[in-house]
Amino acid sequence: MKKLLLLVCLITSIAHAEDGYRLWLRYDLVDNPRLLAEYRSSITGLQSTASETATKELLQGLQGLLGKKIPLLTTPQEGTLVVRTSPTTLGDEGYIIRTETIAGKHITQITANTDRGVLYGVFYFLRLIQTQQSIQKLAISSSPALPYRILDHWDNLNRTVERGYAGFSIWNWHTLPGYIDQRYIDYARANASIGINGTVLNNVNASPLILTPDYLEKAAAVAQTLRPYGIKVYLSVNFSSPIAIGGLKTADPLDPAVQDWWKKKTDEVYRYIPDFGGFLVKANSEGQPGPQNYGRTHADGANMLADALAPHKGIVIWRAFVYSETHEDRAKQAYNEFKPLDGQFHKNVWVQVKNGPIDFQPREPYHPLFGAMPQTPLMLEFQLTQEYLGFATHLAYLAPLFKECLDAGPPVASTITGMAGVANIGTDRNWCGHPFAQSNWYAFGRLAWNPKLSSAEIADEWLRQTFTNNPGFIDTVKKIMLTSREAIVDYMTPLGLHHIMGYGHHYGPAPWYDKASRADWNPVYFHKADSAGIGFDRTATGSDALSQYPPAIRAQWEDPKNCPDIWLLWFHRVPWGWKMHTGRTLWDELCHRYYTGVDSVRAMQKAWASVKGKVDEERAHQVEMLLNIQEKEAVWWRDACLLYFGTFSHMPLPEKAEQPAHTLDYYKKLQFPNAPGTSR
Ligand code: GCW
Repeated sequence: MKKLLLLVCLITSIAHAEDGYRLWLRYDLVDNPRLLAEYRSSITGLQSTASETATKELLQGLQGLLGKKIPLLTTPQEGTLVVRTSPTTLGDEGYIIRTETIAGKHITQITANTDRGVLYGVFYFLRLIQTQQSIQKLAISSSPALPYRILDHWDNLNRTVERGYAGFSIWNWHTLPGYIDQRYIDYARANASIGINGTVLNNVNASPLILTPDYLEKAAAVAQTLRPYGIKVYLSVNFSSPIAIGGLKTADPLDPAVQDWWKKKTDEVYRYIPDFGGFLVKANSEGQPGPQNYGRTHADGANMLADALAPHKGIVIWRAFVYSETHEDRAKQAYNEFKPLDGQFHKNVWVQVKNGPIDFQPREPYHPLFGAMPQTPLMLEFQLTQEYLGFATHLAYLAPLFKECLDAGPPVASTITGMAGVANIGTDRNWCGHPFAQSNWYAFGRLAWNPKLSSAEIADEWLRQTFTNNPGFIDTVKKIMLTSREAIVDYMTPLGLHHIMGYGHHYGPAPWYDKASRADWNPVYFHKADSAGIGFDRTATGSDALSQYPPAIRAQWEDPKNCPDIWLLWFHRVPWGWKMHTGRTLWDELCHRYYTGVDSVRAMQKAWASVKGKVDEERAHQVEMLLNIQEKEAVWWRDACLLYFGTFSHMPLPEKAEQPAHTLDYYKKLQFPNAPGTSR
């Protein structure tokens, strides 16, 4: 009997283990007795004419948080929560949450024009309780700043994920359409809770098979699952599809047979998915086919697809991440190709631009296309998966990176109508690999809804929902999150350095690498270190990439004496003895930054250890182990980079500092044939 009891206890504790699956939607009983009493008296029943999805989510959430069943009512009484669609001025997605007195009864109303709006309001309301705020006098109205808030999955049809570090693709194409994994529904709930309203199911390096009837039927089943949560499905398409699966000899966008093929194919897609969002296209980039194969422009290619989609109100999202093997600075190429096309795209074409002009580095200046294409709607693309930020092993809270871009220049946030996030989601039990990587999915959604939110606010609400409302925990761990991205910049690529990671897999440091077939895939192309100095001259005396920015920005960055230290080596080539704003020489500053980066990780480890006991054991231990790996890898980055750059500066490492454990040769010889994330 005793044994049986023990077993039952064990099984229940396993079932309740904090394995991260529930994300920020944990809905556990409110652990503050005063607030719990307030919530219980403010919500005595529910009157809902909202969608089944919204009502179910609300009932489930409230039952968990308040620890009691919420009765469904037909007429409001004291303390009733009233949820319904009703006309507002807040568009398709906005909502209002208000405390009201009707016929002497205090009620709370959640209203919106549409079911989608109501669902967003419901999640907001639940969040107020999850984060333990008062709900007694509410007067909230909210609507999204950006109409397009989309996740881009780089998921292949064989379930590998390009640059994915959290297991395999969540889309099980083999068992679709017959089998709907509970994970698809929980994915939809999580996205809806943060306002994400679109998802691109497959990799931009797209297999043409996605447009065959078999796969369209599978995609339709996913679309049907996501639809009640207000999420539209989009697909990445391969520009050569008419050849690959259509039997045509060409994919020339000006060829009438090609145009006709796309028109018919698009009509077919809409027969499967009536509210299909549109096509995402990577063309003439990194070996993908595109209109330039036929001497046509990006506009010719995008417009052809746009015309096929227009009758169905779908859009084309055409990526500006293009660069080819020329002598032109890679940072300049997207602007050079796309800026002249402004005004030539049809109305339903969006151009999708990465946050920076190279490729999702730990720090890049904002992309100069933002603000430079006033006649074209732009989508800003961030990478949530940490291709260049330590994979899913390093704790990197990326809201500060997102904010840095959104607030930069024109500001960037004012030049866009959508945001795309390259998803960091996989089959790992906790979805994203690192328990903290979920915060980047969360922050992306929250910022796409409201780019004005601060990184600290988002970290605060995410922590409360995902871990605990314990104030000691929140204070300490929020600091860890807010310093984490800068720590990575410091131990990987300080002072404007970029693209000095391992070749191909992008794991670890390899600033010495110079064997790639193309110059602009080699780290040495980007840092240009020699005994005279280091850095990429992007001023008028060099590649002049700076000329792509507006005059006011150029003025701040073009003189190395005024250029902020964080951009120095991005825009300038300077000698090792260059005097920095801190008073140190460039070499000393470089050392200082690399050492600071490692120190920051050690401070993160200490801080995390100090909250032990305030957080569940499972995740406490997971994060501890991951921080240990991160510390080792930070040391590896620091030592490998400084030993290598030291061969040019001929200057010593700081005397009293920790010295590298290995020789440069040792670091150069490290090989990682099975590093994760490479899918080809
Ligand atoms: O960051 C680079 C990645 C490629 C990716 C490409 C892109 C999908 O290394 O793996 O391909 O960008 O954004 O298209």
